[in-house]
Amino acid sequence: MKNELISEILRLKDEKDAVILAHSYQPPEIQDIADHVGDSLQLSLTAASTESSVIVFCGVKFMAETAHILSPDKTVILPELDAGCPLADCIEVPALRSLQKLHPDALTVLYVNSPADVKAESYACCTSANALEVVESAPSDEIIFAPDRNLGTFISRKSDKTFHIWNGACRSHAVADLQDIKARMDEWPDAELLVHPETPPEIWELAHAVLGTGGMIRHVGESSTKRFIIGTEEGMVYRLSTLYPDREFTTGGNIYCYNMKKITLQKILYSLRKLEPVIELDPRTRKKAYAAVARMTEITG
Ligand code: CIZ
Repeated sequence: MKNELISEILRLKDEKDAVILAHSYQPPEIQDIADHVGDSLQLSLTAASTESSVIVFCGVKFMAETAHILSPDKTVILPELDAGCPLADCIEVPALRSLQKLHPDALTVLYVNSPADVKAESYACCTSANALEVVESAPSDEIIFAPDRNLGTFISRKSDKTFHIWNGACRSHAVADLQDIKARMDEWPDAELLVHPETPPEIWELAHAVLGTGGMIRHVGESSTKRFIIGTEEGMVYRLSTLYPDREFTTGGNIYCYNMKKITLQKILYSLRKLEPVIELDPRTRKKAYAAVARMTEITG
């Protein structure tokens, strides 16, 4: 049954000139059928460079929006419209504008995990991998960083600039279970602990490295260690296991994103049949949001 479902998805993908992109937090069966697996920015850049006219984005809504911002001429489909991101949803335009009024000299650096209309109000976007570079290159010594307070705090500790940090957090990473991480470290004392900067500071203190998902992939490739405890969404353990079958990985902190798991093979099949639900933005918002995303890609290459 599952094999038939996959064959039909792959057949329709060719028929509809589609490409399937999956975030590294997606379940294994979705990562397995994807043409590309990666982080939100990598996937959006892939979406922009692909020849395919239809992008099936297996991730959460802000990611599909970013793909649409970069590729307005392509049809971007999110197989489950309800796959949102509570971190992205914790910031809205009026509240950001109020903060900007309080700090008129500050430039707003916005984590890509944010809604398109808020991106449109910011100086530049950033990812966890390039946040420091974007902050340092912004032509102001004062930064409004939003919406993730843990990432903002992590970057502010590496920068001499003055930070005004939005008090938002990823519901999955912010409640990472410290006791679970300690238990894994006891079980695998030889392992390296890699954690995401969306986790709280007390978790970074235990870690060998604090990295975004792309950084984790690079770090493992460069390390001679055989075992790793992964302090980010559990889908990343599968991603790393497929990339490095000679290493061992385990989850740390019980970090699980239920929104990521709303995408299923059945929903992808439906989306390919109907070519919906399509992600579209009002063209003015898209253009302004594009400027913030483009500034990040100019800065970080
Ligand atoms: O931007 C992304 O893809 C997320 C959510 C995490 C990361 O560190 O790559």
